[in-house]
Amino acid sequence: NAANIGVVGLAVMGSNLARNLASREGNTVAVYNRSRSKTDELTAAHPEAEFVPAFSYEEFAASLQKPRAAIIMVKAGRPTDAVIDSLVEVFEPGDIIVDGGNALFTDTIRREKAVRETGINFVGAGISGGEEGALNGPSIMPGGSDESWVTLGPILKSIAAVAEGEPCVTHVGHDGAGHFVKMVHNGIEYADMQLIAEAYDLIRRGTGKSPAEIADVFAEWNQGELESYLIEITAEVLRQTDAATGQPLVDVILDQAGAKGTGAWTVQTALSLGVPVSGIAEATFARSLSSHPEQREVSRDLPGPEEGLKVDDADAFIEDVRLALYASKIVAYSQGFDEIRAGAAEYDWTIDLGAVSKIWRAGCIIRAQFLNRIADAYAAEPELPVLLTAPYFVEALGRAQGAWRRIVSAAAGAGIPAPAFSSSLSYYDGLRAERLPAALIQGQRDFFGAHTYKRIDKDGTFHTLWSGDRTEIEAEDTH
Ligand code: NBP
Repeated sequence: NAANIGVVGLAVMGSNLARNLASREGNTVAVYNRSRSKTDELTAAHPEAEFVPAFSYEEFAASLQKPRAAIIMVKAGRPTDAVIDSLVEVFEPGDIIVDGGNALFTDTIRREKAVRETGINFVGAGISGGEEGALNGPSIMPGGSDESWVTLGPILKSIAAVAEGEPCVTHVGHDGAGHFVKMVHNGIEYADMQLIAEAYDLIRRGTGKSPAEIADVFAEWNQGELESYLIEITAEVLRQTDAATGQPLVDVILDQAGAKGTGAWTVQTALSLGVPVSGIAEATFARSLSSHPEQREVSRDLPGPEEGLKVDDADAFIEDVRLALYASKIVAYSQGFDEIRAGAAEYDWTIDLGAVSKIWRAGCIIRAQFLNRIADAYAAEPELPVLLTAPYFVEALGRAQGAWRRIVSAAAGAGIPAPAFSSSLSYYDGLRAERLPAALIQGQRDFFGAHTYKRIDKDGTFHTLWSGDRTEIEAEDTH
C-alpha cells in the first residue's frame, strides 16, 4: 500500500489537507507529525481514509512511491527548515518536497536553491482558504520546477477548489513565485476588508441604520457586481447578535484589528520594487492605527468638524458608497497585479496574470465573480501595463467616479476616516494626471543634492548651479 503523496505536520491545516487528499480517488496518503498524538488522533478519527501513518522520517520515506512527493504543513520559519532538513536526509534525487505553509517568498527562493543542489525538487506552494479550504478545496499557488509540476499537477488539481469547472491551481512560476502570489493575495484581502469596513462605517454614520439593517444592504450588494465571499460574510457578521448582552456582536468586539504579517510583507516588498500599492498599504496601516489604544486615547479630544455626516437621501447615499467601494476595489486589485507583474520582472518569473486571477475565483478568501473580469482583461491584452485601464474597468470607473468623489469629500468633511477609499482615489487621479508635481520634487532634489533632472524638450541630464549664477549645465546622470 505505497502512498502516492505524503503530508508532514498534522495540525489544523495539515490534517484537513491530508483528509482532502485521502478523499480523492486513487490517493493513498502517508502522514507524519513530530509528536505522535496528532497522527494517532487523525487516523483514529478517520478509519475510512486511505492513510499510511508513519512515526519516523525513515518510515515516512519508505511508505512513499517514487518519485516521492510530500507536502509540509508546519509552522512557517524555523520549523519548516527543520522538516526540510529531515526530509532531505531520507529522500532521493527526483523526489519532491512541497512547503504548503505561509512562507515568505525570499525564504522559498533560498530553500529551493539549497534543496535543488541535492537533486531533490522543492516547491513552495501558497495554499489559501484556511481550515475549510484545506478540507474541501483550497486555491493553490505552487512555484517550483516544471519537472515537479508534472508529478504534482494532477494531485493538486484533484484537491483544489473548482471554479466554473476549472481547478483553482496553476503552476505560477519558478522557485518563490507561488508564495509571492499568495502574499499579494493576502495583501489584496487586507485592502478588500478595509474597504468594506469603511463602507459599513460611512453607511452607519450617514444613515443611522443598525448593523442588522446594514447586513441587508451587504446581502443585496452580494447579488450584484460586488458579489464575493467577503461581502457575503460581512452580512453574516453584521447580523450576529451577542448572546450575553443582546447587542449587535460588532458593537461589543474590541475595535483593534490583528494581523499576522502577510499584509506588511506585501507592502514592504512593494516598497522595494517601487510599486505603489497604496490601497493595501493604507489597509495595513489602518489595522496598525486601530491597535494603538494609548495613542487613540490621548487623541480623542483633537479638534474635528462641527457637523457630522448629513445625508438627505439614504438610498442615494448608500448607492454612492457602493460605487465608491467598487471603484476602490478595482484600484486595489490593479495595484496588486501591478506588484505581481513587477515581482515577475525582478525575479525572472513567467507569470500568467489571467491564470492567477482565475485560480482565485474559488477556494480562497478573496473569491469573487469580479476575478473573471480580470481574467478577461488579461486574455484580451496579456501585457496590459495597468489593469484598471482595461475597457471593462474604464467603463466601471467612469460610472463610479462621481459617487467616489462625493463619498471621499463627504467623509473628509465630516471627519470620518476613509483611508483606503481616499488613497485609492488619489492613486487614480495620480495615474490620470497629465503633469505631476514630481517636476517640483526634481527641482528640489537638484537644489539641495545636485541630483540633476531631465527636461521635457531635449535629451540629456541637467543641473542648475543653484549656489552659483543659477545657469543650467549638462551633467552626469545621478538620478
Ligand atoms: P501551526 O502553524 O500551528 O504549526 C503546528 C505544526 O507544526 C504541528 O504539526 C507541529 O508539530 C509542527 N512543528 C512545529 Br510548531 N515545529 C516543528 C518542528 N521543529 N519539526 C516538525 N514539526 C514541527 O499549524 P497550522 O495552523 O495547521 O498551519 C500550518 C501552516 O499553514 C503554517 O505555515 C500556517 O502559516 C499555514 N496556514 C495557512 C492558513 C491558510 O489559510 N492558508 C491558515 C492557517 C495556517 P507538533 O504537533 O509536534 O507540535
